Amino acid sequence: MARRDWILTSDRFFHFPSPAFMDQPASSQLPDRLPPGQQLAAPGKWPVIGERTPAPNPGPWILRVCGCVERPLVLDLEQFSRLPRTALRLDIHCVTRWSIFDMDFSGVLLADLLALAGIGPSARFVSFRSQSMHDHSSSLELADAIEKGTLVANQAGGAPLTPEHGGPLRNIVPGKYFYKSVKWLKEICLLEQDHPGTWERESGYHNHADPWLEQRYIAPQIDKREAAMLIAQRDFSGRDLRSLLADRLDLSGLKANAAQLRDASFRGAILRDADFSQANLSNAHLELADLTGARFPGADVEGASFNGANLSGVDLRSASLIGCTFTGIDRKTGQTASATLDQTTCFTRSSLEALAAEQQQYILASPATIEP
Ligand SMILES: Nc1nc2c(c(=O)[nH]1)N[C@H]1C(S)=C(S)[C@@H](COP(=O)(O)O)O[C@H]1N2
Ligand SMILES: [Mo]
Repeated sequence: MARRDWILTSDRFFHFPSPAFMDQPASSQLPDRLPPGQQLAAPGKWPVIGERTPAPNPGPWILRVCGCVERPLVLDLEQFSRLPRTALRLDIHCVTRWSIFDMDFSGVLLADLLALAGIGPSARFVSFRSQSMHDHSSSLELADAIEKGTLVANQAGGAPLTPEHGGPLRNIVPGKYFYKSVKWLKEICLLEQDHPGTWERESGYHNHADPWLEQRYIAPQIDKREAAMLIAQRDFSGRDLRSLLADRLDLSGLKANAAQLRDASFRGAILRDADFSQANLSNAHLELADLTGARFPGADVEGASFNGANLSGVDLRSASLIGCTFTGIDRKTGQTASATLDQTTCFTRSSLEALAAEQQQYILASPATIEP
C-alpha cells in the first residue's frame, strides 16, 4: 500500500510519493496513518524528549559537511539561509509511542547540501552530530537518508526552531522514528563504515527505526539461565534486562530498583508491592499486570502500557508519563482493556498533561487522586 511519509509544501523536489493514500475519505486515513503501537500526542503539544539544551557553543553556529565528500562545507547560519530551501509536511513518530500529524518543517534538503559538497565514491553512511553535552549523534545509510527526503531544518511551523526542539538547526528524517532527527546539528559526516548513534549504541534503539515495522529496539543478549535465576530470586536491582520476557509470572515483591527494563514484557504478571524506584520502564508492557502497591518513584515509564493493569495503591506522581497508555484496544485480544484505578492511585495534574487526550480523559473520569 502506498504510504505517505511526507508531502511537499514548496514546489521543488526530486520525486513525489504516490498520493493514492490521500484520495481516500478522511475517516479511513487514521488507521493507515498511525504506525502500529502509536497514539496521537495531546493536541497542540509537542513533547520535548531527550536532551533539553545544547552544549554551550562558543562563537557563531557553524554547520560542517565533511568526511567522504569532495568539497567539505563550513557554513554559518547566514550562508545556510541563502541555500535553496524546501518545506515539507510530515508525521513524526517517537519511539515512546506518541505521534503528531502534519508537522511543517523547512530548511535545506540533505540532497541539496550534498550536491554542493559532492558525494565521495566511498560514502555509504551519514552521521548527524550534535552540539550536545554527550556528543549526541545518529546515523543512517546514505541512500536511505536521501531517498527519505532528509531535511536540515531551521524552521518548524513557520517559525525558527526553538532551542529545546533543536534550534538553530536539526535534521528531520521523514518515515523514521524521531530519534533519527538530531537536535543542535553541527556536523554531517559521510562515512564508509557506519558509526551507530548514541541511543542506538547505549539504549538498544534499532538502527533502522522504521515505525511501520515497529523497529524500536534490538533485544540485547540476556543469558537465559541468568534471567531464570534473577526471576527465581525476584531481584532485578541494577540489572540490564531490556526486552526481558516475564509475562504472567508471579513476581510479587520484586526488587527492581534502578533496573533497565526498557521494552520488557510483564503482561499479566503479578507485581504486587514491586519496587521500581529509579527503574527505566520505557515502552514496557504492563498490560493486565497486578501492580497493587507497586512503587515507581523516579522511574521512567515513557511509552509504557498499563492497559488492563490493576493500579490500586500505585503512586505515579513523580513519573514521566509521555506516551503512556492506561486504556486501549489490546493488541493480543482485540478487546478494550482499561487499568483499574482507585482513590489510592496517585497522579499530579502536571504529569497528566503529557498524556494523549483519550488517556487524560480516562484518568480524570476515574476515582484516582490527582494532586495539583
Ligand atoms: N542532540 C539530541 N538530539 C536528539 C535527542 C537527544 O537526546 N539529543 N533525542 C532524540 C529523540 S529520542 C527524539 S524523540 C527527538 C525529540 O525531539 P523533540 O524534543 O524536539 O520532540 O529528538 C532526537 N534528537
Ligand atoms: Mo524518541
